[in-house]
Amino acid sequence: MGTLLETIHSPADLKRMNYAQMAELAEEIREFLIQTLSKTGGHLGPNLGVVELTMALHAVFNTPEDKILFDVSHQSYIHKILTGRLDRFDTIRQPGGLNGFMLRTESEHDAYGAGHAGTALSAALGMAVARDLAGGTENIIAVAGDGAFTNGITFEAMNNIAERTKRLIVVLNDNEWSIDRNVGAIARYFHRIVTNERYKHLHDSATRLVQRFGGKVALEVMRRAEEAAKGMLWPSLLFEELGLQYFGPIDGHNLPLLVETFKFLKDANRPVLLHILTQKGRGFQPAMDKQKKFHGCGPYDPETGQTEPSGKPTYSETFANTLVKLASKDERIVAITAAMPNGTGLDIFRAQYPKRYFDVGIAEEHAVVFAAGMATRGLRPVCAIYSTFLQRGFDPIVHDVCLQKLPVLFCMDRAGLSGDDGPTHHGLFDISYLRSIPGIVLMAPKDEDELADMMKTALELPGPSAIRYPRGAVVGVARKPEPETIPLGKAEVIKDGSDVAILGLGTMMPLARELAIRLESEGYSAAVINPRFIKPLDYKMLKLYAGHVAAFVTFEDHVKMGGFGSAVVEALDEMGCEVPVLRIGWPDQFIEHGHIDDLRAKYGLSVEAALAQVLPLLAGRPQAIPAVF
Ligand SMILES: Cc1ncc(C[n+]2csc(CCOP(=O)(O)OP(=O)(O)O)c2C)c(N)n1
Repeated sequence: MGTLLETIHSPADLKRMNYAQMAELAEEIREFLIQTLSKTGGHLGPNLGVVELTMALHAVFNTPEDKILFDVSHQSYIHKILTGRLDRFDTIRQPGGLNGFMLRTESEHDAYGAGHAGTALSAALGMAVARDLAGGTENIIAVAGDGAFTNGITFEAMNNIAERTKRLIVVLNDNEWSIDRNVGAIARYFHRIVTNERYKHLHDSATRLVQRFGGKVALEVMRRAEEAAKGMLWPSLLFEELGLQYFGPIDGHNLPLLVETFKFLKDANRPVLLHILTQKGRGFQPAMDKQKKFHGCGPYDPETGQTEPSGKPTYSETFANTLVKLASKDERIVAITAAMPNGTGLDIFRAQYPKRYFDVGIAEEHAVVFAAGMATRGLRPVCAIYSTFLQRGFDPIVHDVCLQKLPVLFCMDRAGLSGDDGPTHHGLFDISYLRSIPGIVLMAPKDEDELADMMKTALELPGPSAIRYPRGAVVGVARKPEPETIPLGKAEVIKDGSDVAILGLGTMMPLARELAIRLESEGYSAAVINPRFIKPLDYKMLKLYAGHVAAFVTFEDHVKMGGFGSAVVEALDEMGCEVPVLRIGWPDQFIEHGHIDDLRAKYGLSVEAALAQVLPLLAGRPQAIPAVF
């Protein structure tokens, strides 16, 4: 750790520094981030891009009284370092350590928690209005990336800001990247602002004045330049028309300039938007060369940026390769991502079928309605959206897709516990929010071969469907040369048994198998069932087993409430079967970040926990009566 960095215990320590010291501190922070994250992994690129911005914010504003909100908040590491969390920073994203995003429970300096994009402006406006109602004077600053400006909520907020408050600072942190290259008309618009020569000339002069004089004089000059420019400079008009006074673009790595700019923006009596230009990964060549990889990464070599090869293929890759295969036989298949071509694997599809690939930006709600529109015209849209982000699409799934019985397939990557990212990213609610919608078919594969079969099955259905599959490596089973259709609503009996029926949904199948082995070693006969379908559920199979088992056990990587086990309970109840169901899943609370195995053990998603509950139900039961099929 660098010598200046060691002296930082709170923002007050930063405020004491002169510009030369701050410049040195910025370098120390970069080195510290590169070294620390090389061990823990994390959002290296975005944070290296906002070192000067975050320092300038803390040099000018006073948190916790003033409120700084970061959109997504994956770029809040420097904020954490400057607000008293330096000594624990090496625990970031580690079990029991600092969270990788802002958490209101982690520090009084974390004004607002986030992990999903597009919320900073709305939340900041809410705070500004609360301040205005209370007659307060604190400053509210929302920092949002250019990616966040592809999001509807950001624009919904901008539509409201000017008529609701006179004091709000929005910082548009423009690095031209979302996780992949930023897309769409807004990204092009930002690019035109940045590259407009006349505009640049005017701003360069204004900027020099700000740097020389600072404060109110500069504000006035800058304002006049803006006013004079308005007639001929179309680029800033969008924000101006929305009632936000536009400043910029300025160099987001020029610390004195940022500090002086914030000093005068503080006194603005209109909501303002400051457009800054930054470079993702700045100061670490591998991150500047590979923007996507270092947006969020695992451990790496701090010299070369090299990472360990990941070994087994992932579910995302299986999904994408299968889609390429299916698309080669069906021209109607198109693929949609909401700014996650890399994470979902769809960059593989993009390479094969660029015209049938659509990145809509960070706009899940739009992605779903867009897919619905395509489906009305005979296409077979596949929306690849992480389980947690599809929460944004709930209403259009109900209102646009399912109500109209449109054949859209939702492929929900990262379903289940996400691990290091924590509660904002765990995909633990999708069964509950989808299962209740009439007409949807909902599936979960036990391995990658079954994922391919489910995709084929789904794309042959006349209506909506969804498949949930986990983050990370596949099981590694033998693959059939071609995917096959699975009979709708039919579970797979992996192994028959007569005392207990264990239903292991998707990735939980290994636990189901292990529980069966343990029960058998105690002298009981256990059936192992791969449900495959959460909806429609295999009622016939349930009824059959309800006739002779003493209990069902359900395993799911999902909250118990409204989940797969609940579906089984409801089905048995409807059929008048009074067999107890032991549901193993996540409890009714938000789960912290951590290693998946540790968290499963802690919250009882384990064979031991299941055994402890099921054995008492079996006690006294005559041993091993073979089931009749
Ligand atoms: C609703 C939602 N969809 C997708 C994501 C995944 N995601 C995390 S950061 C990010 C890109 C953000 O880009 P930008 O706002 O420009 O910030 P930068 O990382 O470039 O600083 C995306 C798509 C998310 N966090 N939330």
